[in-house]
Amino acid sequence: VRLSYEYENFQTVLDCSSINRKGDVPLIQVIDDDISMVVLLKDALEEQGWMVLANTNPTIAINQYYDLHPDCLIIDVNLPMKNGFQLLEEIQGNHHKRFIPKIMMSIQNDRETRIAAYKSGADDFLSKPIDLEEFIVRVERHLERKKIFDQSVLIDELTQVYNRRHLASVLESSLDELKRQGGYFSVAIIDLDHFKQVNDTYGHLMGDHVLVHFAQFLKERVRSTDHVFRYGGEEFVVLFPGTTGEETKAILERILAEFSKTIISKSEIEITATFSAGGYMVSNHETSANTIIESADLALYKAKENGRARVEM
Ligand code: GH3
Ligand code: MG
Ligand code: MG
Ligand code: MG
Repeated sequence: VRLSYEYENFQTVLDCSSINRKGDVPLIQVIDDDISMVVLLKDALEEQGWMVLANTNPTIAINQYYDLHPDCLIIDVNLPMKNGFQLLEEIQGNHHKRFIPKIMMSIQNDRETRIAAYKSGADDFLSKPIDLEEFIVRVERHLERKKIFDQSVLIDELTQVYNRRHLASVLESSLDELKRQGGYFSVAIIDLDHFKQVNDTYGHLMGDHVLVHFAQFLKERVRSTDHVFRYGGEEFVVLFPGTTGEETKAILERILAEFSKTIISKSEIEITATFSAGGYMVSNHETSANTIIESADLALYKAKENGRARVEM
């Protein structure tokens, strides 16, 4: 009864690209020429709160794959026009740098089919008829791995704050937001003072420890809506949304005062450190990401020139 009900609606639902991705709700693309199969899987996946892009046509499917960037692919081996292996190879060839878990499914469960599936880039294989409970658990595991991968690409390994690559995209989206809604934000570059001496005197492990400690210290002292990045070796960038230059200076000076008094210790060694910071307020969406960084860097240079352990805008 349920299937026939779905059948009446499927034409508006299948091969339809008008999907609006919501926040971080995973999008799963199901490609199978068997309509009842697509409807069954779509239903089961949506029941988990996930979004589903359902395709019966492999040509439309591949276009939508590029448009909508699904988080997981589920592909039937036997498809019209091109088979699932060809489809996967085509996707792999073009998008090999992105990690998207791919599950192949087939009515054939022989060794050759399974090997061919893995060889063409599948991460998992399910034989039909599909056990829905197992199917959901496996998709869930793949989505978890995908999420961890996606996050790790943005995170600096040593300090666990965002990395420089992510800074570029956050700056771009902050400028987009200014364009749409106006407003302002501030960016600061923070550079530890005489950090080379820490390494030279106490070794690189102590240096690393100071970096980890400082990154955590900084993160705990800015708002949860602010973004902390490791920009380079001993340089960090903070983006403060909706914050004026004056406010940014006050925040950084408060953090500097506290940090200067903090004793950083590791196996018998105890040291203190300071930083210099340069800030820049952005209220014009036509400013480029490069100009923002250059301006903050210029202010940082001033802070170093003027004696270090200080903040300039
Ligand atoms: P200034 O006050 O002018 O900024 O002096 P500085 O010594 O901090 O600046 P300089 O650029 O001369 O030296 C930065 C040092 O940071 C040199 C480099 O070896 C060290 N460094 C960069 N990345 C890391 C890292 O990941 N771990 C450790 N331990 N040291 C690092
Ligand atoms: Mg088929
Ligand atoms: Mg430096
Ligand atoms: Mg330095």
